[in-house]
Amino acid sequence: MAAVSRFYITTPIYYINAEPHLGHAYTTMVADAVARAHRLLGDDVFFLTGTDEHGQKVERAAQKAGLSPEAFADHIARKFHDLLPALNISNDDFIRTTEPRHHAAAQELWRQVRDRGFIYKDKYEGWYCTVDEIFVPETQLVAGRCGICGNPVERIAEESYFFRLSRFEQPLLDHYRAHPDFVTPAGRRNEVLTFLEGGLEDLSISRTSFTWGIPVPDDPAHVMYVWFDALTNYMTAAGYGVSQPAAAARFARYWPADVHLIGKEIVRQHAIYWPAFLLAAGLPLPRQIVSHGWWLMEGAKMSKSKGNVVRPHEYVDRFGLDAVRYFVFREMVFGQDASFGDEAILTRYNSDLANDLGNLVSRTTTMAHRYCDGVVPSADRELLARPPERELSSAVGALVVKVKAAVASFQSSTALRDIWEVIGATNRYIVTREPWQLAKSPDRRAELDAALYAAADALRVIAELIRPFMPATGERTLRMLGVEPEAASWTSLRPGTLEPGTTLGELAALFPRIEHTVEELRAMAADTNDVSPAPGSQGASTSVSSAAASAGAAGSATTGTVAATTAAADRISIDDFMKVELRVARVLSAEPVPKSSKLLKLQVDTGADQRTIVAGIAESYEPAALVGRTIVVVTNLKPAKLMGVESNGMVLAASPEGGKALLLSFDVAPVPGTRVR
Ligand code: ME8
Repeated sequence: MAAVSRFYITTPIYYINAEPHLGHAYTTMVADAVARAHRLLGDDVFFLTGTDEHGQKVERAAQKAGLSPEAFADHIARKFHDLLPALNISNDDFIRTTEPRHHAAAQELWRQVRDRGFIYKDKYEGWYCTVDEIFVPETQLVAGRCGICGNPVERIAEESYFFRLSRFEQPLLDHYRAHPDFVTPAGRRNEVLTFLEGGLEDLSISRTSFTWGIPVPDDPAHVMYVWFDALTNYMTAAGYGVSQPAAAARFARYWPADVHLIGKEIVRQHAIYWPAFLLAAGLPLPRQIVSHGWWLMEGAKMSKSKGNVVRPHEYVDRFGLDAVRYFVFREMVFGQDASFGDEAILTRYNSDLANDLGNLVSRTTTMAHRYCDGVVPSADRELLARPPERELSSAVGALVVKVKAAVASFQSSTALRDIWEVIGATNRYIVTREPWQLAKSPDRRAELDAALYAAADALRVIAELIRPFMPATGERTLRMLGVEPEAASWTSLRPGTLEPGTTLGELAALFPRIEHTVEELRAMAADTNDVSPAPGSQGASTSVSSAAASAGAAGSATTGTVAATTAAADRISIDDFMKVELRVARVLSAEPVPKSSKLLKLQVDTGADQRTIVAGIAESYEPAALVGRTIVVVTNLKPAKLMGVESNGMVLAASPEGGKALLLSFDVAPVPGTRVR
């Protein structure tokens, strides 16, 4: 990533004819991740987003809603504005084109372009697409409709000011040649070049048939063409058009913008009209126009006008914000289209977040708490120089370089893929070293410390690298490792820098596994289907008990119902209860115990270790159906031999009188190791 000291990035300003959807949220989240990465690199970042509030489309939508354009604009602009904190967007400014500062700036640009001789008055006659707010040349109609969005076009014939766009064909071609990265990805650049080479016609830049817009200076019968008005927002927010010295200094610092991030359907306006307006005004051009593909629903662009939209809030409620951020960054290869689907998001959630990342965070921090008294251990240099440790550390070092490069070219899916490879490598490293075995032998203390240091150090770099994409998750993980998230932490980020002796923070569960199907989740969201366990399963005749037939451990953790019948004198204190260590565990494998009709031998992951538990649930469950299931176990029982197999704990299950044992489960599965109380 270029070492610039200031970085100015914008999103499109969104039309307010309807409410925000995932497409808008996506662009804003990508800009947010890039802005955050630049801040982590120490840059002085200015990140702008906002709303595009003028034009015929909005005027009509307001009429339809029975509101004045002003009231309508306030209402919908607020929804765009309020979506930002819900998505944890770190924008520095939010611009509305109805603000006085913007009126002043757009009129100033108009005057500057006019005074340099690039605006004249004439009559416009032709086709107009109100959905895209764009004039459509006869040659670009498709079956009489707009060639871009497919909606009907209208014939307009009115007096209009024109911008001498035709004068900028050659200057733009020269600019493109001198700045090969001006428009990316390359495919979009080629489309723009083809369009430019086809010749440019002057552009109508004012309208008289409606009034919801910025008046043309010295001729208020005309309002500015909405794109002339809208594109100027990028300069307004940087301080353009205001004569006070502070604003002028701000403009000098932040203009030109480094990146205008947009969707692929508005490349022409940004890559031809906008630079031409700026050239005409004698102002510097933005450094880069970066465009991404579309989110599709059943093969069609998700859009307000089609009504096939995904509401970001619904998914944030269902999966959590960082899971949604992760999904969109990971799933859309930058520049290409991608399909949004519930099944895909659920799969990524459970495999990438709950399994891979959640597991790594949980086992690394739990083991450091358990075996190292809650501090980062110090590791022997020679032990860290062994091949598995060296390989892990060099993979982590290479990852830092790769992620910085991927972010610089907006390749968030590549960045996340690379990060997840190293998450996998760190999980495999832990399995290779088996710290839970090392912990059993006091003479292997140094090896245990080295293994836990290596894992925690890798996790620390991983947490730093996911911060732009999943800010809350990155910061929570750092805090669990005892590291206070810092503003410009990427400037010195490298493996081997986690301080031994750092006191770990409190453990928190990340991404509990979701055991529900997509249909169940939808039903829960719609609040029509209660999929929680049947209330009767904890009735008076049922107790929640250990299903482990562990010798001398047949006692049951009683339910409230049964406890209510216990004599007051026999009640236990909370301290007694807390002596029983109940934890979430995941079943890794299950098999029948030979010659027993009741017992199954389970291998479970308790977050801190993997162990064998023998459970009396063979009559209720097929072994294969248990693999991957999240259960509750008692982890601090003395081992006991059952039918010749050593059991290290008990599995909790409800045991209805005369019925079959039913394992305890969760609405949403917590990570293994989570304490149950
Ligand atoms: O075009 N997939 O506003 P707009 C991905 N006001 N991104 C999508 C998307 C989808 N299906 N749908 C929308 C305008 N977007 C003008 C911009 S800028 C000076 C004026 C995103 O409300 C994407 O960034 O139609 C796209 O460019 C933008 O929303 C269009 O928003």
